[in-house]
Amino acid sequence: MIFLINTGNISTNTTGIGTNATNITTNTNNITSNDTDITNLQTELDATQTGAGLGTGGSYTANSSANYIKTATSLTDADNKLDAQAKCNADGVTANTTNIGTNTGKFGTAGTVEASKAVVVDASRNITNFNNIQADGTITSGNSITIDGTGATQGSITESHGKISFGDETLVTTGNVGIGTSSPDATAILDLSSSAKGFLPPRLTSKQINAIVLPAEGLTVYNTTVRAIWWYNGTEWEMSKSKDGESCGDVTYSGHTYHSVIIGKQCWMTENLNVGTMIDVSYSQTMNSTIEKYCYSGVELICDVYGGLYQFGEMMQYSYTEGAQGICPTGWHVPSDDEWKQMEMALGMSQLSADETGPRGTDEGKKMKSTSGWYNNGNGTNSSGFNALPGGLTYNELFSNMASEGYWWSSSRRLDWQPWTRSLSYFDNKVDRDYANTLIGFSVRCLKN
Ligand SMILES: [Ca+2]
Repeated sequence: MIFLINTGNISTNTTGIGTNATNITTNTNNITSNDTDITNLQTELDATQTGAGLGTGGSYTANSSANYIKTATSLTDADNKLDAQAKCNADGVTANTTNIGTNTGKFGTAGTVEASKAVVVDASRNITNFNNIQADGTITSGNSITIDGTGATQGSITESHGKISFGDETLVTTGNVGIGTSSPDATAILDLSSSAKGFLPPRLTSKQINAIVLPAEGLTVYNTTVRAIWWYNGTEWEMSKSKDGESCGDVTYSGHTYHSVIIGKQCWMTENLNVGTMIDVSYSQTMNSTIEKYCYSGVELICDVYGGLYQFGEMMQYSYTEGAQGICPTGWHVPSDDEWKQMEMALGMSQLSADETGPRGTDEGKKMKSTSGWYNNGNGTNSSGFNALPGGLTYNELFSNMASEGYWWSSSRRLDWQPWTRSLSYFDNKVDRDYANTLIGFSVRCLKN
């Protein structure tokens, strides 16, 4: 009987075992499902939340404030929170991209560009309304930088340690300029203030000054040739006072020291040039690496007093350019026909006379001739300081006219083989303007550039 009872229990238990087996299967499925959810969640964490402060592998310590699933109540809740945040982040990226596009056209107003950042503005862009532009490097602009303002909001460019350079550009201001003062005088467009330094105008030679095309009336420079301030009066260059007869400096050249004199606005050597190696008059002076000279009668000592005699080509060093340096020292040149005229007119000759050919003027030659050494007492007063000597000439292997005539080349030519010349004679106080064969040997006088 007991067995019957037991038999019933066994049947019941058998049924229970079957139920438990089913439950075990169900739980196994749930565990698998949960494993899949955890894997998916981790993948999403890794993919979307790394930047928000959540490390891979489920570590959430990088940024606890951005731990968007901190308060999640279940895996599903955590998943929803992550989805929401991921969308939020994606929207933020889109919005930032739009702002970047907008800001390409302009930077915000009233901001500051950091010194360490480069700001390059091309011709189609503008920077406006900045309080400060600070740069340790370069501000590059294809257009212009305008510092504008009125009243209390005036703008400025400040550089405390270096300099502001504009290359070869023009610096323009419609206001006045102060240097050495922060408050230039209201009546001065340019106010230079110093108790220790001077105003240094551009220093140019006569040649450089005369090369200025269409100078403005009032243009002012310091002329280093005659050592004076010059200004342009609208027609010609003027200087403050006559310096006639004063020296404009000595020049030592090839072993000889030459003196100078100011005549009008020019600086002339007061001696004939004596440079080069004497050759016999039976040889022509040639285009080679040597300056060759003739000395009257083949006597070197005569060259020491009267200077050498040179053929035109040698004297010009075969340049044939009017105003060429020729055999003159650096900073000097062979005077042109016009430059001879300028001296003659400074000594009183009219333009009309100066333009003539042959003996011209009145007593200009007398002012040029030395006070001794001229034949038959045909000396001059040398009031000009030019100190012309009667050095004669050489032609066709002969020397002639020593003590009675002096001849000088110009660097200008009437025709190809007819350079303009000047000559002075013992019997005349005029200055002869003529032209001569280039193979004749004449004296050379240099004019300072
Ligand atoms: Ca030569």
